[in-house]
Amino acid sequence: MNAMNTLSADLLRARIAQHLTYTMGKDKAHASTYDWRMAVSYTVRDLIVDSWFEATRKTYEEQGKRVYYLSMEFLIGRILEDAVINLGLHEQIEEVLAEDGMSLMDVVENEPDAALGNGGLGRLAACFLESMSTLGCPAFGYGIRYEHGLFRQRFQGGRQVETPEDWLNQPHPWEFERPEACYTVPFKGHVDTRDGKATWHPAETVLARAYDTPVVGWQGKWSNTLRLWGAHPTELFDLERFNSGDHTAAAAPEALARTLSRVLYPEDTTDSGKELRLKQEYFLTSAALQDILRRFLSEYDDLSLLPQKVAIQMNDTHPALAGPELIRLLVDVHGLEWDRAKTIAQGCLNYTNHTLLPEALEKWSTWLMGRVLPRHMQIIERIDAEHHAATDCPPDLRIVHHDQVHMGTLAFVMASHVNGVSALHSDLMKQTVFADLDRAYPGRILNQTNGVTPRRWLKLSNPALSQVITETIGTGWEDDLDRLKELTEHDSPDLRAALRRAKRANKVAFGNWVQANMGLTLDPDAMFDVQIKRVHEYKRQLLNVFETIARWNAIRKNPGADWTPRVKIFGGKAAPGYFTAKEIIRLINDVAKVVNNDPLTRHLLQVVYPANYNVSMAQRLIPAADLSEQISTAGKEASGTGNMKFTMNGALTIGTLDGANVEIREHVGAENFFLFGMTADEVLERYRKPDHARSAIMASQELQDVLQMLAEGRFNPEEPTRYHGLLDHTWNHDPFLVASDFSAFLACQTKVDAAYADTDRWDGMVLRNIAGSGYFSSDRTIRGYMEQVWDAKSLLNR
Ligand code: OX2
Repeated sequence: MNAMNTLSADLLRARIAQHLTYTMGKDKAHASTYDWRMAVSYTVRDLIVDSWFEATRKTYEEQGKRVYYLSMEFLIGRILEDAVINLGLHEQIEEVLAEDGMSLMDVVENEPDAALGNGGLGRLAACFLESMSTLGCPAFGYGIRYEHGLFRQRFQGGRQVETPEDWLNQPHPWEFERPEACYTVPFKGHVDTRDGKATWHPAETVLARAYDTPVVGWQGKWSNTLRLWGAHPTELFDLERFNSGDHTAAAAPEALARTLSRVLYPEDTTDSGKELRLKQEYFLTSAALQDILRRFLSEYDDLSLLPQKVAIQMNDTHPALAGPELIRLLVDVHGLEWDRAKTIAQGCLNYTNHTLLPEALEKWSTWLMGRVLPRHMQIIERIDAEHHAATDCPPDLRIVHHDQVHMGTLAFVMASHVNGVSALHSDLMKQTVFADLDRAYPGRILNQTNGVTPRRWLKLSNPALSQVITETIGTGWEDDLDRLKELTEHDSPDLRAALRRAKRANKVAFGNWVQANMGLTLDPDAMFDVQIKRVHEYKRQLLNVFETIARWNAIRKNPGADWTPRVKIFGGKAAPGYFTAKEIIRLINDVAKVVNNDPLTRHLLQVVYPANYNVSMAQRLIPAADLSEQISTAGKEASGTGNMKFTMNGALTIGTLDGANVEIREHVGAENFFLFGMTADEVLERYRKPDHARSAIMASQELQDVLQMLAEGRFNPEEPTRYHGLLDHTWNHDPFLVASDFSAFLACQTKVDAAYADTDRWDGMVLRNIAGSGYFSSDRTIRGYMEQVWDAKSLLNR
């Protein structure tokens, strides 16, 4: 039983009123939604603090192994709603707020999304934190407290325009600033070596200060900490310069320091290659490792015990400096021998790879590394020399070659375990990018298929469906998601109808939101066909928009036929410097403008692209989706996690055999999944054909028609040549095989139409998707990491 359920509305009422008056300094008559949100947030936060202390006390007492998750991104979203759901306080708070004419929904929606991440990698880190708390695994998330998270997206004439995000413009009620948890992070300068001992004389230093946010698990039984580092100057300003009248230069040290935690890099799966980015990565890594060692040494005095008590997860290569940094701290600061230090470091570290796209595998020039981190460059050279000596590897398998430091290789060599994020991706790691390293270090690569937290992605975002589930199989599925399988035993016309009603209610709610925000009226009985994710060529939004145009053509040719009405919904941002992705966004918006204004077809086809897709929009959109588009070129999407959220929420997938789609299809049954397109092997084969694009285009009249319309400027008569670059790209390069998979996609979409028209069949497929989604809970993933990667135990008495 949830302890919080016994909390009376009286107590909550009193505490909220107290915070409104004494923390916010407002009386009820003048309190704004913001004031109420702050008062409710402080009240809920207070309720988490006890379990937080208790978790810390228990970890110390039981000398439990701690997990440290190092990530440059944590895409948290809103915090209040998640805490309220996990504490089971939803109804009580709603009741208390209603007495003053406030709604919990308005209060919740007043909170800005904490958008400290770009996409899947950052959201995965947030789901993992919640699952580690739910499972009672003692853990810290370490990241950067960016003042500006992922940019805001607007559309101007259909084009993406970026503006800065500003979530810290108002007080952030969830964090505790820890001025005492502060570390100096050095940069640049030179290294002196005397009698074999290296001393680094840095030329710059910055302070990393901790800001802690408690992360509460399901039913409030355990809370872990997300510790974000903010950069502060070691020296406030140069008084001498100030007094001599040079006021701007006097403030330089402060400005320089602050830039380190100013902005999140908006790249997704590309290597940015900027000095500031390298500094950010080191800033996070060094602060985290100093903090880990300080905590360890406050409990133990023998550093050899470190691997027994500490597991460090490097989320992608971004924190891969953890290897050399831990060795540096152990050797230079704590006086350990090199060999012992390196063995200890390897015993603690693990590395998750999230992508095989070559442009995303980080590399730094030795020149930059040597200049910014001279001591680390020496350490990396020595790790590399020993790696070379131990494995006799060819030059291109070395950490340092062609004057570049290969961070993937460094992370691999320094880790106990290296994992991929879906079965297919982990296999491809072994066959392709990491094949030689896998041979050199056999057994190091393993798989941990991603998952998502069902608390946020089902219980919180889809109350209508959650209620149907609870009425059918009882409570307790929220932290035991395999129980969703029981739904199949209850399959009946009544259950199918209940699922349908829940979905329809979510579609009506989303339609209302679109009406209010975009002025478009959607038909809730049309199929909601959704593709939401970062815009990237490999994810193939282009394939989807080509299909949309082909569908429009087909309807116009035969408007009286028995069409299944569809609303095509897109959402997602492109990296600001990614020209082609931005062209694709503009094309979708141009197509939407024309299609939505066609009186002949608009009751059968609409295109909707709400701007600024983020976690909160996903929470609103996924429960309303009928069809989930997971159509990446096979072999390119490491896993995907959106695909799992859709399945859990009763959307059917149209997808390729890529990433975790493969496992989703296995779990829901092949007959309940719309599969199309080439396999990863066929993709490789296809790339060998030099004219693959042209020959595929020539084989499809529908595709030729689509491309012809773009050539004529059918969607952009004001500038008919706008998409000629994109067309040239498609005809002559087509790097992600849009043309080659087009016909299969079109044919599969026809099957989707037929299935949707057969309501009972569709509902049965929906049921089997929900019932088969239990495997994709991040609780299962975290258990896998605890057992196979971290060797960590739960400290929760279950
Ligand atoms: C993403 C992958 O593209 C996605 O397939 C995966 O689901 C997600 O990480 C979580 O594992 N590099 N890979 C990713 O983001 C970056 C950056």
